[in-house]
Amino acid sequence: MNAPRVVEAAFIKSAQSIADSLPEDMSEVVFLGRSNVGKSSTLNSLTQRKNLAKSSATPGKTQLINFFETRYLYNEESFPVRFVDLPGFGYAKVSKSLKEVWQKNLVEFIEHRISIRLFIHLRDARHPHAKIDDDVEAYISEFIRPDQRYLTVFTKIDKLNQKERAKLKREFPGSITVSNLKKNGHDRVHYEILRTIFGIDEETKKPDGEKTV
Ligand SMILES: Nc1nc2c(ncn2[C@@H]2O[C@H](COP(=O)(O)OP(=O)(O)O)[C@@H](O)[C@H]2O)c(=O)[nH]1
Ligand SMILES: [Mg+2]
Repeated sequence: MNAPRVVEAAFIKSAQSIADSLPEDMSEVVFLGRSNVGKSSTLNSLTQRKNLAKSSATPGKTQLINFFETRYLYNEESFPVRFVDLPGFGYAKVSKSLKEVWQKNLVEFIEHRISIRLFIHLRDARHPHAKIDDDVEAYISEFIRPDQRYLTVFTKIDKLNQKERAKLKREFPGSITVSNLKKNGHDRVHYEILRTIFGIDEETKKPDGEKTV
């Protein structure tokens, strides 16, 4: 059984707010995280593109909401998904409330956009207890809808030794770890995306070819 693959990915547009965003006609996965966490790298790894995420990140556009349309192929079926890249939040603002960290237009987008089905919160595996990330998780939990899911993905897992990795897994049992450097962990993210949006569960084949779900 081949893992899901993104076979098409294209930047569609940047928006300033929910008002000039695309129509809410496609399920969306939102990526959020601190600046430098590896958000662009993760988007590029997931879509198997070298420069998809950065292509829209022209200077001065850093506070924009960027939309990408992707198409998955899994078991010879096609699944369209929209990826939304939100501006990274800074390190310096930990003492401020989240509503100050993110501009009002972003807060409105995150809380009110109907088409969002999955929040992927990227966290740096080397700093798993950063307060700003704890605040973000708590903030999203305040308004997350029953049809939405929240997923923690730790980036830069290659920087941790085996002992540190085991500790992280114990502390964050529902999380996924990825390395954009070593290019691993992304399949689990793909499965979570397809499971959340399309209710598709990972199928594994037994050696004799019999399917188990
Ligand atoms: N070692 C390692 N470095 C990474 C990983 N992901 C991203 N980086 C590096 O972290 C830096 C910031 O990455 P970038 O994707 O631009 O972060 P963004 O600001 O969140 O979009 C770059 O130097 C990347 O090469 C990873 O999984 N492992
Ligand atoms: Mg970036």
